[in-house]
Amino acid sequence: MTATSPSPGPAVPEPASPAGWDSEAQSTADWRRLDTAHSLHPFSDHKALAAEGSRIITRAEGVWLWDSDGTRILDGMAGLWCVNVGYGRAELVRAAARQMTELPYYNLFFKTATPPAIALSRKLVEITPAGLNHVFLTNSGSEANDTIIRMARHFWALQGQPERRVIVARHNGYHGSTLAVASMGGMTAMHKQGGLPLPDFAHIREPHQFKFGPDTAPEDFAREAAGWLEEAILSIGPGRVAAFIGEPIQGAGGLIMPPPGYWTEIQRICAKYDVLLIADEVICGFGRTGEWFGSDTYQIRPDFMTLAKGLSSGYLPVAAAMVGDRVAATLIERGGEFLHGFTYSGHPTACAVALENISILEREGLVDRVREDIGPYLQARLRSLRDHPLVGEVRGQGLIAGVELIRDKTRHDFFAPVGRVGTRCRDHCFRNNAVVRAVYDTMVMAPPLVIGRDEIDTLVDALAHALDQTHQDLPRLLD
Ligand code: PXG
Repeated sequence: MTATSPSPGPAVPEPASPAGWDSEAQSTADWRRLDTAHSLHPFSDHKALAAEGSRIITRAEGVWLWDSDGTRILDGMAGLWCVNVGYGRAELVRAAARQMTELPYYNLFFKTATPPAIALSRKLVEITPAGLNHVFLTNSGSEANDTIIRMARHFWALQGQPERRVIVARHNGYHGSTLAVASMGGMTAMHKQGGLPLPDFAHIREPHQFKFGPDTAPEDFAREAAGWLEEAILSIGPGRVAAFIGEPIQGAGGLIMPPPGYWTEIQRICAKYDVLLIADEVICGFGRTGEWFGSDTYQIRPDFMTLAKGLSSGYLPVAAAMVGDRVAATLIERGGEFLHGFTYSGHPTACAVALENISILEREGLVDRVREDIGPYLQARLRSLRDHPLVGEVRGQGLIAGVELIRDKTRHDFFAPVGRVGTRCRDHCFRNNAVVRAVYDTMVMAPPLVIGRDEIDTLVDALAHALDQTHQDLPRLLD
């Protein structure tokens, strides 16, 4: 760093390998051997992974990843839906280095605070919808949702309604992996492991029109799907329901878009039964849908909002539970000590990086770019795949999109077993050097917000090629 550098800060050393970690592994085969020997991966079948070997990602820039063999791969998933400002941002490295030099760690417990945590909380209040004026910082979306569950139940207890404990969520909603939030999520396969769900969580059907109402007018389907919440509230008993949680667009459950009017109706039903509304914005937040938050896109006015991922573009772990005025006032005035928190809640370095990340989104107008330019371009390019024999539906908003594969378009016949065809297509994409995600038989994309038109062309071409390859494989896949 020279004296004339526009952003003064401590010099950032060249990324030399820290002692020890490249001495043992010299090749992809070495990395794979060590990985298989010791590492247990999230959401992975370890036996299958050991047989195949992981792809070792070694560096990244913009929307591109490189693996240990030097192959360049287009990251159509922004990591795990999180690297919104793209890879290789020196500003974020500088922000982290500056903060680590000044104050690498301190916490928010026992009547202390730090400038980055204070500044980030203020910034989040400024950019989220009106009425969310308090923030509880955590390290992950799971922890933020866990925090919200405890706060919502505590709130109702303070209101003299301790029996309001049930949180209603949706099938195939994903809210994280701790015992509580995996119970809250609607992934039945997750529930089967470890004796879940815990009590006081209920699930309604997701508003997946292509699957459950292809012949219904969207507005009618929206009313019907929101009505499933009212039915659940009435069957549980309105006096027992604490909150409803939903992602504005369901991400990990298969890119399920709310039909028009769905959220307005959900909001009305929550108000009618005085049920708190939680918008899980972990995927939709920070520009993904072309607005700052999915709640802006769908005019949701939640009592809580969950933020993570794009909050720091994944550069460091940081997340937040935004708390609405009604709940915050009660907790603050009458709640006493809230017995909850994590060592790293409000970690100053993570907060400094998150602040700089938000500032990049603002400075470069990335959210507007998604709404006005690059989002519509991705959606239009993907719609060109609609005539492919495997493609049942193309859906999305901004830079989040899903292409659902179907066995027979005219008979509206889905693949069985579910997921085999999608996984094959995902594997073909990967071999074509593009990362997309397969959720059941829906191909999902959520690239960094900085992606260019030519890079979108590359992504869509890779998917189109993978669709052809998958189509050729069908006889072998379905036997
Ligand atoms: N809410 C939503 C809506 C999420 O998508 C979480 C909460 C949990 O956040 P943490 O930070 O605890 O992971 C998520 C996370 C996938 C995938 O493969 C999706 C997530 C995480 C990992 C993989 O689609 N979403």
